[in-house]
Amino acid sequence: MFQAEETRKLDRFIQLLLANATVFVSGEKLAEPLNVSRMTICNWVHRLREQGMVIEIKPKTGYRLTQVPDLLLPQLIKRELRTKVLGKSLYHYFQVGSTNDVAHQLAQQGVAEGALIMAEQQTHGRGRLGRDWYSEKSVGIYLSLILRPDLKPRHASIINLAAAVALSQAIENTCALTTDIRWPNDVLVNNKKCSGILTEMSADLDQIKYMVVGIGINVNHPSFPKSLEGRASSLFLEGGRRFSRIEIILALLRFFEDLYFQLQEQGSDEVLKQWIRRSSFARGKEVSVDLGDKKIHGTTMGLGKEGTLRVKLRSGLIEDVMSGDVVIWERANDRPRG
Ligand code: BT5
Repeated sequence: MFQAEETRKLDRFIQLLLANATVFVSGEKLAEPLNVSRMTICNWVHRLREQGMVIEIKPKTGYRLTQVPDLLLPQLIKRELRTKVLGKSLYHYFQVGSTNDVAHQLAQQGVAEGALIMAEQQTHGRGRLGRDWYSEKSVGIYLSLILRPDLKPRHASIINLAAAVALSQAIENTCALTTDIRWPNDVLVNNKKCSGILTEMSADLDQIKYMVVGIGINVNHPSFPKSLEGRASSLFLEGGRRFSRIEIILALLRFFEDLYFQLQEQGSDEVLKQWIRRSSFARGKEVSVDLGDKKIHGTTMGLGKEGTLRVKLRSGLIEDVMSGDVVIWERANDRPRG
């Protein structure tokens, strides 16, 4: 695994290889601008080759990158980025525990809003409530965004919904697949979960210090572990072809930025409206909601102002759910479906 401080230099190293993609460059020439030894360059080359980069080695001559790899390299993303804030600084790792953990560290060090942290693989990808996120190497998108919104902490859940709307827009736009959103922010294709969002924040009573929006997308996964079969899927499995992870990220950043600006300038109405339009769970769905300490059953009645899910119970009472796991209620079997 590459350490955080090494990543920046490595990034510049890859940039040099990309800039000289057709010629052999000597170890010495590569080492000099990066202020590292030729031995370090040699080690990096071997480790990058292990990660799937095709770099030719010619003894006494140097190194040549022969194939632009299918990696989420900042250099490849920067070329096409059309946003003002989101993704303006990019951090790419081959392997991390969790991109959200890296984002927290960077945010605490004062890194500016919009920083995007991406990894090819996570060893401890996290879901909500300490659950795991299955993060297979180089076929999925594992990213976290640092935001510093001018919002009260009680409005944070709207950012969560905005991320889900942007994700749904990005997948529909780049993959031509129809999506659904399960409250609050699972993006489903053909009723299977293809993406999840983990939003975390650091806040005072009255003000958000920063937020980390962590997004996992199953893009080109050919299969899933037994424990997830039937519930999880990938865009590849549902769409029947492989998709460009970079294109999806670029679209996601564009859609999310639009909603994010709109939210801060005009309030939450548009996000709520779009979420409702894109989710079959918004209204009239019979659901069971696991609230942790209890379960409720009822019919969905739209969203509350702060993004809560309104559920009409059999007693006629309306409950505003702030957090929980929603499943479709199948009356015939009188049991929930995942
Ligand atoms: C989520 O949690 O859906 C949030 C997932 C967020 C993952 C991203 S990846 C980048 C960033 N860094 C992180 O460490 N996390 C974020 P939750 O609603 O609690 O769903 C978790 C549950 O989904 C698990 O308990 C499994 O049942 C299922 N699951 C796990 N991995 C999955 C996958 N790859 N695809 C679909 N379902 C999965």
